[in-house]
Amino acid sequence: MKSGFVSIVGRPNVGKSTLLNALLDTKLAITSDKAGTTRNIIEGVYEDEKCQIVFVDTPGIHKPVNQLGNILNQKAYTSSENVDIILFLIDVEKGFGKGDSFILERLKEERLPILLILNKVDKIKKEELLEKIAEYQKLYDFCEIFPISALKKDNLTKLIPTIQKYLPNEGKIFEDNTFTNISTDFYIGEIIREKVLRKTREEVPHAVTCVVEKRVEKKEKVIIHATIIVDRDSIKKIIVGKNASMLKSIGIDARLDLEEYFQKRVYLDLFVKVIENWRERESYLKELGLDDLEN
Ligand SMILES: Nc1nc2c(ncn2[C@@H]2O[C@H](COP(=O)(O)OP(=O)(O)OP(=O)(O)O)[C@@H](O)[C@H]2O)c(=O)[nH]1
Ligand SMILES: [Mg+2]
Repeated sequence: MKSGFVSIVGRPNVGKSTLLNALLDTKLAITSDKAGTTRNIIEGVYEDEKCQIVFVDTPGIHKPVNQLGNILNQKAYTSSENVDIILFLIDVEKGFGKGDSFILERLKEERLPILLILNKVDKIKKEELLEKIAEYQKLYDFCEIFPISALKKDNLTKLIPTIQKYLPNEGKIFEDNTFTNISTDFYIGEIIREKVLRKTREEVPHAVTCVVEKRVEKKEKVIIHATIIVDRDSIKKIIVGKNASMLKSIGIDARLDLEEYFQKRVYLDLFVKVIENWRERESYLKELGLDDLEN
């Protein structure tokens, strides 16, 4: 059996987390149409009779405007240092832009096999795709240029055997049933954050953090108390909405996903808390035994 680590890297919003979920056939990482959705390194293990692959989803690499941006970029680069293959994703409809060139220059330094993945092929015409492939072949000696649609699961069955050709190890990395590096509480927080991102507009910053304060699992139900932490009262107002309508709607959508995950009834109590000061927020999280940007 072949095995190895494969990182999924690229600009924000190109579909990295959608690809991770599609390859693993489960919802592990949250996705949204807002750039900067993923903030942590999320690993998921794929396995079939022939291979075991640890896929590593990373935050989108972008021109940072604040410290959070710097941290996210750094995480994405670091998690591409200790892998065997890099899947470099671009949004084929948008084309290979300046940001992509910038990332490519940095990835080249790793001297690892780079597969250029052209995602969102469902958005362009076939002739256009062929032209683009010819154009991108000139950019770098990619070991493959591979068109897919992560959303429509187009061409994904061929992607695994393609990756497999470049896997270095013989034997499994994990002998036990390890599937991911993320904890249940982290996952719950992410599902809530996804609903916040999906339901609110751009004015709600990505610095929204969702944490589980308490989780009680019973035989036929799960009781969860979670807090959405924001840095301004105006953002709290948006998230709560008129007569708490937005918060309710976030709660309903999150609960449905969580019921699917736990396969039992979920009681979800959501609170919104304003913590303006970044340090105060960090110590609040630490008290809960959490570090927002740890992994
Ligand atoms: N049409 C189309 N949309 C896609 C495809 N793959 C992803 N998307 C959409 O693109 C948006 C971004 O997807 P994500 O998977 O969150 O992107 P990401 O690269 O993980 O983004 P960050 O975490 O912000 O770096 C979502 O709205 C997806 O539904 C695709 O193949 N076709
Ligand atoms: Mg993502």
